[in-house]
Amino acid sequence: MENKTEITNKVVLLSVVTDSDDKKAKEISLDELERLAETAGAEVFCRMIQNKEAPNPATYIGSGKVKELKELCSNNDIDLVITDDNLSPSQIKNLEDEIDCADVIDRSMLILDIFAKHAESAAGKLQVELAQLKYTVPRLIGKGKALSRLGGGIGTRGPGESKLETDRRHVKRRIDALEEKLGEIEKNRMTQRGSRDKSGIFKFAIVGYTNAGKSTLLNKMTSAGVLAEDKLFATLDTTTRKYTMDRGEEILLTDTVGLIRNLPHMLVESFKSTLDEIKYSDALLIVTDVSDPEFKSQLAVTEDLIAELGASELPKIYVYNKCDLGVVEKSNTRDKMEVYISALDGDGIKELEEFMYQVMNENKRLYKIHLPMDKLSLVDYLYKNASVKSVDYKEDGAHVEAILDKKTKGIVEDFIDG
Ligand SMILES: Nc1nc2c(ncn2[C@@H]2O[C@H](COP(=O)(O)OP(=O)(O)OP(=O)(O)O)[C@@H](O)[C@H]2O)c(=O)[nH]1
Ligand SMILES: [Mg+2]
Repeated sequence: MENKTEITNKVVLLSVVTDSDDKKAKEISLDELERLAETAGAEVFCRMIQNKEAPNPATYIGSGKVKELKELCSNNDIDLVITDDNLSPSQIKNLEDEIDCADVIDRSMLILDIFAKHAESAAGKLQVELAQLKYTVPRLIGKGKALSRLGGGIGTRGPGESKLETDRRHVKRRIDALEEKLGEIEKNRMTQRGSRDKSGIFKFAIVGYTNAGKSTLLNKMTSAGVLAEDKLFATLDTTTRKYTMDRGEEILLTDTVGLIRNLPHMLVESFKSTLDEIKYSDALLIVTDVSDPEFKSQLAVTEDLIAELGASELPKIYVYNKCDLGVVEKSNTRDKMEVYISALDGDGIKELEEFMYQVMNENKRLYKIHLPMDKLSLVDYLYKNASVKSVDYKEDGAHVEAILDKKTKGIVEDFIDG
């Protein structure tokens, strides 16, 4: 069920910048935190930044700064403080105890809150709940507050009405149950993937930073009707659509959940079954919003996460999006497939398709196929659908060497010798 009462929190964003931190990166991260907070429905009152050798292990910021923050909160009716760094449960508890008049959540709790708000599918909701049980709940337990009693403010929204109890044993049981359910979903997905592979249709996954325009691209190409919004994490579920390309070739396109910097490993783990869609595709369309001044660092974060998901070996097409928003300096690297598009008005999509054909063709390779006597009709099929190099008829059937694309390979899969 949806959370109907929109609660607007008045929030302060809090960040510690250490000597070894890249100052610019911290600032970008804080800008992004502000967008995340707004997406979650908060009104950002101000930012508080402390330059410090290292974050305080007990309270994140130093004691002088804590006093300042406490005053700021009580004088301005601030009810929530959001830290840019991810904190430990005890740091959150201590800081909250000190401030006394406002709740404290960290970046990941905020992201999970948005996920909880946007999750639509059963699997999406289960994944969010699992991540919240593992991440958010331990950070609330110390406060002696039950999530359900916090009244649904930011950081405490759970998927649906399933109450997240703070009883540790209950939490443990619920985690086990969710992992089991997600395991079943995962099995089903594997079966689906298996039959998809047999169908041999080439599958492109659309991946990229949140808000890059992934859903818009899927919609433009396939009229999928996926929600595309100027919000972070508008998409939490994967959507796969069949698409017939200009030259008549059928492919599958999958829209995926957006990526963002500083995602804790645990969160990536909880979303594994969704994110695995990336790994199990045949090639990636990496979408980047080039109108964003930070697009380079967003692309770097995206590529790191792709590597973490074990998908960096897949063929990649770099899709630089939102070119309608201004002049972008086009720089094409020779060893990369790069294309400049506008998913909104469709510019550049033809060029993108050319690259997609290229990737599909490069995926063809020579196979040795042994067709037994009762399958000799497939020789004819291969002559029609593949480039046959040699056929050798023997007592045990036909031995064929042919260059196959993915689809044709799917058809003769059971007879491939190498
Ligand atoms: N001007 C312009 N805006 C675009 C373009 N592509 C997408 N947008 C806008 O950018 C915003 C985000 O687009 P989405 O398609 O929702 O982005 P996404 O990558 O799916 O985002 P998440 O699902 O949140 O990860 C929307 O407001 C789109 O209308 C484009 O080519 N040009
Ligand atoms: Mg989307």
